Amino acid sequence: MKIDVLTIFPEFFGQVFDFGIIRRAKLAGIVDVNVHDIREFAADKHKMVDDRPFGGGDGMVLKPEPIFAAIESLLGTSERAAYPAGTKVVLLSPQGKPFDQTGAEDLAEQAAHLVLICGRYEGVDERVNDALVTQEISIGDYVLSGGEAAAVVVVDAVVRLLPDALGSETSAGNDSFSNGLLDCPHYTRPAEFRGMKVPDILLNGHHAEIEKWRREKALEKTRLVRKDLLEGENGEM
Ligand code: 9D3
Repeated sequence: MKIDVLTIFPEFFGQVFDFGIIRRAKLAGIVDVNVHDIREFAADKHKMVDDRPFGGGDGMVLKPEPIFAAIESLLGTSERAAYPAGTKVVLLSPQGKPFDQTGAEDLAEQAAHLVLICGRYEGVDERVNDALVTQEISIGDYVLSGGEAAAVVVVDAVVRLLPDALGSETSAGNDSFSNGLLDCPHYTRPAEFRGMKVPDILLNGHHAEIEKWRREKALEKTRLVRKDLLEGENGEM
């Protein structure tokens, strides 16, 4: 998969893609991630990327021209219908569809080339959405300063789902959410730490008893903090 991130704050991304699974996936040639400064595609001498909103109001709006130029440079066209097969152009914005594991799976399966456009200020000129964007994504109901942190979240969630991105020791199928439940608690040595004991069943239990305990704990935790996940499961099944 090729991933390109369009932002007015390229420095924001620093070394964020240089650790763990994303780093390993890059080294293995599973993914190629590049960050681009939208300002480099501004044609005017002041390299303007934003302007005041038509109709008035606070804040600034990202101008269309540099974003169209960036997309043309990356995809060879700014005609959405002419994008190469497997191209997804995502606008990160508070107005987007809430991102979830299914959304990550869809991108991992369908996107050969993923372009992420990070919004800022009060927003992005709507013609970017109308002409270039194939889907608009929000990462949740809270206010961020821009789409950059959201882009990091999307890259992380998608890259770890790419074939062979995870080591052989683990698999995405074992993740929390893959079974619709939160994960069970985990413990390692020492068996007693500052008076806090590891549940006896994990030390002495048999495999089947341990699995049963883990399922019960996962269910208990999910019921406590994410009742919606259980209702969703029951409603659909
Ligand atoms: C407080 C300003 N809001 C009302 C006028 C609009 C607004 C514009 C731009 C709010 C936040 C942002 C910047 N956020 C994003 O670009 C963003 C985001 C988010 O804020 N929450 C969750 N997901 C995302 S994805 C991109």
